[in-house]
Amino acid sequence: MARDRHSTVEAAADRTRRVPPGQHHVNGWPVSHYGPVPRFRPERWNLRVFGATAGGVDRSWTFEELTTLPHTTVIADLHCASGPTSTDHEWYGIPAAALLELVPPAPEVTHVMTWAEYGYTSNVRLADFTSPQTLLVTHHDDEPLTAEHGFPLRLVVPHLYGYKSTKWLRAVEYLTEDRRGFWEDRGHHTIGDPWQEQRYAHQEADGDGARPHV
Ligand SMILES: Nc1nc2c(c(=O)[nH]1)N[C@H]1C(S)=C(S)[C@@H](COP(=O)(O)O)O[C@H]1N2
Ligand SMILES: [Mo]
Repeated sequence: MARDRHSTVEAAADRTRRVPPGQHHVNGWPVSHYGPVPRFRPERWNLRVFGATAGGVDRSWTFEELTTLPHTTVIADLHCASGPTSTDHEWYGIPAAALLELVPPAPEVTHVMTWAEYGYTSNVRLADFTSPQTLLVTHHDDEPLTAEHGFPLRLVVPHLYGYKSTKWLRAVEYLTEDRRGFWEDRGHHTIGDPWQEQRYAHQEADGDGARPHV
């Protein structure tokens, strides 16, 4: 009994360490997005890389072709900027860095815009995109993604707020300067590091998103 109680306390303490400032832990995996859930049509679907590629050459893959690329597993938490943090997701997919090797960016590339069905976009710095934790995810806890969580393919950038983890991913655009995506253009932080609580665009003026002095 005492031992069980101890491990419960330990688990709670561990969660507190893992939940970024201003976030709260939630059980399960809430669904969060703007707009309707798209239907997957394999015959029309592709993933495209375009923008400032080295040599100006675009590339695209069918879903079938993507299955031949290297895959890996990452266990990580998901921090929605509206507050909920869900924990211990087992993501399986293609390292974003592997995509970058297949389509090298021009030397001036600094950022990446990810594009979803229906035009949702989100920008990340190139280094955040190539981080070993950043995946183009096809499976969660050994099951294909469900439609509402991004089937057939979503980005997961576990070290940034959830709005960077574009569901229903269709394209990656290489940028030579930062450009704001959907939420970034609606008042959210262009970097979005939850450990620095970079939630809002107005924090950016204080130098790399430090908390404003109130
Ligand atoms: N295409 C698309 N992707 C999206 C969003 C969206 O509105 N459209 N919302 C983002 C936000 S704000 C969060 S917190 C996560 C939530 O992912 P989940 O629904 O799998 O928990 O998806 C992100 N990806
Ligand atoms: Mo979110």
